[in-house]
Amino acid sequence: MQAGPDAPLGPVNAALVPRYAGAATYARLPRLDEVGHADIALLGIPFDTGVSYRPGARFGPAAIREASRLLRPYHPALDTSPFAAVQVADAGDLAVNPFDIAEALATIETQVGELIADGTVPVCMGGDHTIALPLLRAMHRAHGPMAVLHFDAHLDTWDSYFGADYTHGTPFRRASEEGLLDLDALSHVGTRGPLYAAEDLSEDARLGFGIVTSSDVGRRGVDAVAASLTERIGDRPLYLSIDIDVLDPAHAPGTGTPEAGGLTSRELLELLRALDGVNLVGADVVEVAPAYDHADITAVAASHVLYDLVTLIARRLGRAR
Ligand SMILES: [Mn+2]
Repeated sequence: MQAGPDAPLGPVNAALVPRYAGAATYARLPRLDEVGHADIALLGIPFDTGVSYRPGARFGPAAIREASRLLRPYHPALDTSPFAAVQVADAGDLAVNPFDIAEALATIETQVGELIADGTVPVCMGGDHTIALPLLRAMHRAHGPMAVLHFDAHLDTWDSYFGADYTHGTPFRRASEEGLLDLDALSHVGTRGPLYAAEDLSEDARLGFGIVTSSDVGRRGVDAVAASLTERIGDRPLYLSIDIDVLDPAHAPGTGTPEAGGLTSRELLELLRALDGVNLVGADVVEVAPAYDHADITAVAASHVLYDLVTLIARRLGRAR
């Protein structure tokens, strides 16, 4: 972890300390309290009280950090060393109330809002998808209505479950209703599988979302899909919310509501790289539930998805300087 007076403090050097040694931070980066300020912070949000099916995403951040030990500092596909370009740090986990969803959402909004106010771009590790709503509230306060690309097997624009309005199946309906979103620049990517009724889709369109299904990605190809998405987004402030169940269960078995017919991890990583140049101001990767994982398949995928998100943001910040 050597750095010059002005150079960012980087990951632990794997030639000096084995990758499997020591307490885990994301990609063996320094903790935020070791560097004082970060341009980009990885933040764990271990909260899964909003799930409708298999619980366990509260253990996602710890699993992702462990799986991220093998990441290396240079991204060849984008010719970028993200941890040398800007200061990236692991901000640890938020202490979120597991028994009170309203309090949990308020905690997340406030604490992520403080990070953003410090000039830090948050990249969050869930946790279930409920956390996207307070994250979007905090993003909206800083940036105004947000363009959103929502990678997911599901729409997550349902209205309520058992009378509960704040769940992992409802964050994007609430966000649209609350005026947090730029209705000209919203898309789900990778959706598939059975719905409750055809009205799910008409309601979703009314809320402002376009849809690129997982079959669309397969048929049209990654580059064509990315081109149409980036054209629609332009230079709007963009939030990327990635439910790991956008991946096929073969690529991400460790998640709460798996659906057959999803993206490969390669397709998702290539889609992200093809978004290079967008004005990405925040992101999350959610719904990693390690109890259902095998051989860390899901956690490894999530750690690489986060690496590409960090790289996209580092490149944007580098261009801005
Ligand atoms: Mn979701």
